Amino acid sequence: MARARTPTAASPRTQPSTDRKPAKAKPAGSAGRPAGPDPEFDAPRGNGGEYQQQAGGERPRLTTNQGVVIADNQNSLRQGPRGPALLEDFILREKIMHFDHERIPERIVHARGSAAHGYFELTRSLAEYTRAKLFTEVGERTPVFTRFSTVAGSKGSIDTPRDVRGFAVKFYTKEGNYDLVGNNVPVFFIQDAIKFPDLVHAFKPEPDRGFPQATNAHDTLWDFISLTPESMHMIMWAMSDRTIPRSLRMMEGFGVHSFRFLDHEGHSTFVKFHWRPKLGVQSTVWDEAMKLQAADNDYHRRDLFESIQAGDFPEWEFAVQLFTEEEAEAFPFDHLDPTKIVPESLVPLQVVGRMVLDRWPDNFFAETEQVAFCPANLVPGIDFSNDPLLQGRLFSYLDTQLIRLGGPNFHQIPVNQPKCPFANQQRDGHMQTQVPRGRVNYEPSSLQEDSPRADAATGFHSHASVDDGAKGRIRPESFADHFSQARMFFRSLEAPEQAHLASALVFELSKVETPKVRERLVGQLRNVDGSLAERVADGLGMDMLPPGVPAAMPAQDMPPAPEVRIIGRMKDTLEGRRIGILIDEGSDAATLKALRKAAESAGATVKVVAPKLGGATLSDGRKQAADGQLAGTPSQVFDAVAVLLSEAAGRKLAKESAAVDFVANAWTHLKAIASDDGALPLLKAGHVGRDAGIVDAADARAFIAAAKTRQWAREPKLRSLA
Ligand code: HDE
Repeated sequence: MARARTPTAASPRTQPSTDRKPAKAKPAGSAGRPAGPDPEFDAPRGNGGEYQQQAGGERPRLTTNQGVVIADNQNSLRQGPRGPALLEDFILREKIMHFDHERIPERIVHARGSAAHGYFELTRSLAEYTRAKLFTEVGERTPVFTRFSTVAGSKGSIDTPRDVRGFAVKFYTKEGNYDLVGNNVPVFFIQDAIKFPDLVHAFKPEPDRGFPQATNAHDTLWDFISLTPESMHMIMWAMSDRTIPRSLRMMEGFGVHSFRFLDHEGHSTFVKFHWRPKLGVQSTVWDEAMKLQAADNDYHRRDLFESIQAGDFPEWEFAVQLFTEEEAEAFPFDHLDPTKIVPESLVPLQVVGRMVLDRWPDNFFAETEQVAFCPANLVPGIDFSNDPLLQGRLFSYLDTQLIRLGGPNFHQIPVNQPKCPFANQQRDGHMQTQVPRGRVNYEPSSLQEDSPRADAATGFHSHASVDDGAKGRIRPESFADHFSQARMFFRSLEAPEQAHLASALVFELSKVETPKVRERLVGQLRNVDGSLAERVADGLGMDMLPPGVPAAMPAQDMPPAPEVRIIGRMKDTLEGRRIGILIDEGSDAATLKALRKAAESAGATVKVVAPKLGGATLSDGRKQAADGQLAGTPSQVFDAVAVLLSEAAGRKLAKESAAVDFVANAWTHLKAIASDDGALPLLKAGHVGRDAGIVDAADARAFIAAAKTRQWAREPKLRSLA
């Protein structure tokens, strides 16, 4: 039987400790230390930054949380080499205790997120409408922290489900933190916050079985939706390609609710907020989104990270829609109803600023996980509207953060702290990290001249709105039209987008086991658009169209709203996009060089893929390393692909399923493919057809042109969409 070694001179236990003195460390209580606080000694030294600087670049010593230097981080304290561990081992106990508590409750919704630091820059003053400095000081750069998220899945779930994306921005303004906590679609499922827990219970995994995860495609969600006609407009957006974005950098953001701007006199103007991506709006196709789940669970997070690290900083235009109370009265819908958009034909967008994300967080937990957004975080010059969903949100965020972040002092966590001065008489509580000085912790007071006071001139004022009416649990009549804008959305789409939406509904409902739920939902769709209901019924194989569900108010025809389309809004550029070039032994070196040069000068990132990570020897005898191995780098992670193969390699790869999938998926995901003669057997094996997106690899210019767009004309050849 193997016996444990007793410690020897070489064992970790007796290895010389690394207890070199930090270069600048001062012994506590040293003779020369002045009375009172010593900034260097008293400054908190965290797990890294400050301490490492203190150590003058030398390795810091490993210590316990009490600062005691640890001599051995490999072995716990034992009674003899094979004896029991000892309870007195405070180093072991502290380390395990801390580890046991590493996880905090995840967000009940929007648990999976990715975030970045950056800035907001105002390009046009809104001083006419608001006193908020953020929106009046042109050229001023306000730091921001922006977190994107999926809604339904848990923290460790996938990046590419069909789901709405959160788009939350924290502006660290000179007048306090302002949070614009939006989504990538401009409407919501419900009109009243009291329905939110039901909605979330319905889309989360079913309570008895604990699945399905990160998807809406199951009975409980569609049961709830089919009984909630106000959700139909949101369902149109949710089933459109908007909810399968290509990249977080290529999606729009919306504040959803109407807010108020208030000028210096307190005059109010309603405002809706929009983010528009510099790279244009682009989505994946559904089959691609599903295959991305297998290819890379972190597809969006990695994309955001890599673009920032490469200096291709994601950027959005910031735009507002402004309208008065009187203009709002004339809208054919109630703008306080969060299931409605204000069409741009009624109120055009005005671009007034831009946001650039240029720094990845230093630490995922400290920043992305601990950031706390709250729609109630406003600055003077901005105010809420009476949207009942917004009003409910104002309670929820602070409340949920109390439990998620463990107490009332989460505003002291660095990512949540304002970057302007802040001072008040709130004291104590869990995890208090500040050390207030003096006797005065109340107001009014006269004992301490410098204690903080309210200031009417620069302080926050609410809009003096006059609202009357009988108290009651009332849904206004102006909220009764659930279908006109749903119809407007569907009818504004291009034909391929309509087909995708119908197919998405068929996909989702085909996962619903209960026939009456499927039927009731199709019955609701009849209120939106008869042809859509028929396509979905047909796609589900229903023998007859289910009866319509009576509508409180039948849909009115509205003018089309072209702004809801995605087709045509993808930018004619390769910037921010990725090209994959598949090579193998003997691939033509000159063509590879020419394609890479053309793609890179057009702004794309180029990755070489090969059957082996070591790469392949090219036609000129040079070895070309691969960025990705074929089986682990499928074509769905690229926007367009090129296949450069010798005749021998083409014949070999035509029998290699990963290579066949590489070209077959690029074809069915409507991507451009450049190929040379050697690649033809592989293209044949992948059933790649001929169209404008299939180009000769020797013609780099044609490839770049084709790669800038999706080959929509190809789709009818590939899929019988509902
Ligand atoms: Fe949220 N929402 N929400 N929501 N929401 C949360 O707050 C809530 C709604 C949105 O990256 C939670 O800190 C209610 C609309 C985003 O950290 C919670 C209602 C919009 C994020 C909460 C809504 C949003 C959240 C969960 C209906 C778009 C993630 C964790 C009344 C305008 C922010 C947390 C981040 C997060 C409540 C509806 C956007 C539970 C009660 C509408 C982007 O407080």
